[in-house]
Amino acid sequence: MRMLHRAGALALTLLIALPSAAAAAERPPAPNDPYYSEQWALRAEAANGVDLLETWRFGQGAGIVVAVLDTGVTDHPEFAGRVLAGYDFVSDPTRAGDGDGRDANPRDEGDWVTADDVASRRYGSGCSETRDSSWHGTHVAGTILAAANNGTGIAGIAPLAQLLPIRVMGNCGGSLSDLIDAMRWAGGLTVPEVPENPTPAKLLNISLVVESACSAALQSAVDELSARGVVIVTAVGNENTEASRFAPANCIGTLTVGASAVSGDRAPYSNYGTAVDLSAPGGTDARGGAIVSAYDEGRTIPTQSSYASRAGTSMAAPHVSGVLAAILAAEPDLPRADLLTLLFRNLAPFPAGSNCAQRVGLCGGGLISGARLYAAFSARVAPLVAYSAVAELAIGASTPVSATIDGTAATLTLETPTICSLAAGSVTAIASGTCILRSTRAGSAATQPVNLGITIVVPGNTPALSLVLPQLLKVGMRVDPVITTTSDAPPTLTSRTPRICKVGASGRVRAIAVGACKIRIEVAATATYAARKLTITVRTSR
Ligand SMILES: [Ca+2]
Ligand SMILES: [Ca+2]
Ligand SMILES: [Ca+2]
Repeated sequence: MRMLHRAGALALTLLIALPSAAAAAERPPAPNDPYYSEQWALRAEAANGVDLLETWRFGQGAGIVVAVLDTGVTDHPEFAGRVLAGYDFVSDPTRAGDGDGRDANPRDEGDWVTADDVASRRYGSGCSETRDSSWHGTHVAGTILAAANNGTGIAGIAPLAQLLPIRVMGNCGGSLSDLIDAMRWAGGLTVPEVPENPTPAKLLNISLVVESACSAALQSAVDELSARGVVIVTAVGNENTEASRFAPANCIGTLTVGASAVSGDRAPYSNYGTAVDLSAPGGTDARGGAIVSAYDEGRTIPTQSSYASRAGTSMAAPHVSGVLAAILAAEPDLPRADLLTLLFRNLAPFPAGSNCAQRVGLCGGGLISGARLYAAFSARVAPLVAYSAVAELAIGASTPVSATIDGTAATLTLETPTICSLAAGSVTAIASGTCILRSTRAGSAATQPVNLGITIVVPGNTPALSLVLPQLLKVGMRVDPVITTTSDAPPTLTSRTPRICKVGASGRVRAIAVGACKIRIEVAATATYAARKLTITVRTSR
């Protein structure tokens, strides 16, 4: 809504209520993935359901990088085309299973443990039980961003997000120092002897814990990443004890997720206490009560992609990561603090009567709910934006320009330095075209973002232009017209009456029949001058 005024008109002050950034997206239909029917944790009607379809009103995570720090990932069709170049931080070649220490290939090599491994203690004395490979990283990543509506398997929560796979666990776990380096690298901080991460993530999912205080080095990594706007989503662990005993959940600034059972109660294994920020579905091993996600059929090394149900706080954390990826896709510049405020203000209450509802501080502040988050996000206030500018400005002229957002002066930046300049609140036209000034402000938990573009048309100077021919042309006669113009564009002549007179290649005018000869002269627009044309009429005679 901008009124056009001629150059020199009064400056306009316009008040604009900007349209909502997320103008009430539709609730999409249910996806066609066959296991969606088993993904109870994503349903609106579940006691603790994320509500996938309301979450998708934010979008599906396009453009958002989610780092999954885990056992690595297998080659799974649910991730096809969206796997970025991650890294393998497992420094212990014995645990790594790929024959070396750190490397650029974060493939999950399998983390199975044989009776021989246990007997030989090759993975350490803490590795006391045989097991098949867990495909843990693949399962976690599937919940966050498995492809949706591809007629296959499950639907991920942010199915267009990009996966940055980072391997930190091999056979029987990993080391804290590897995890710290991996976290730093994932968020774009430098790590010695590791190439720079070309695609840093704003979201880190860490579905693992170590029983330890939050070390100074780990807290420092969390602090540095937080300062960069990175959100670290971490599981609180499955030991049915105080979550504060486990890192990185006990670090200040991680977003810590406990597991909720189908009933909305705390899952019996989930760690608990004031170190838990919120809960999300982690399920239980009871029939139908676990979380189905991507997997591999291999009992040792990866063989064939598949799906499996697992329960744990490892499964709860990726539900939160997926929802945050969807929100960030809708508004990538939403500051970290505002994203977290939005989240904490809009958790769903635990179901009445559940053990989480009965004991405040047991399971965090509530349950993640895409529906509540979207309702709050779309109800944010549009800031009142006002600006004062002319609509049109002649070359060489200057005019004051200003903008306010909610009554506070806004900073304007110049987008078109070849057309105009901006200094001390005054814009000066340099060349014809459209001068664009911009003011942006990130959204917050309470307000929508602002993206104000002020356009000022610079029409270019009107060039002097004249064409002189004799009043009377004799048929057969050729004359040189006298042309004057101040335009820096070459003038062109054309005959509007080609049966009466013509313009030759040399620019001479020749009368060929008796009548009224109309000759047009025109100059095109240049950086300095506007286009202009005029037509003169001369009579021809024998
Ligand atoms: Ca390796
Ligand atoms: Ca590797
Ligand atoms: Ca799928």
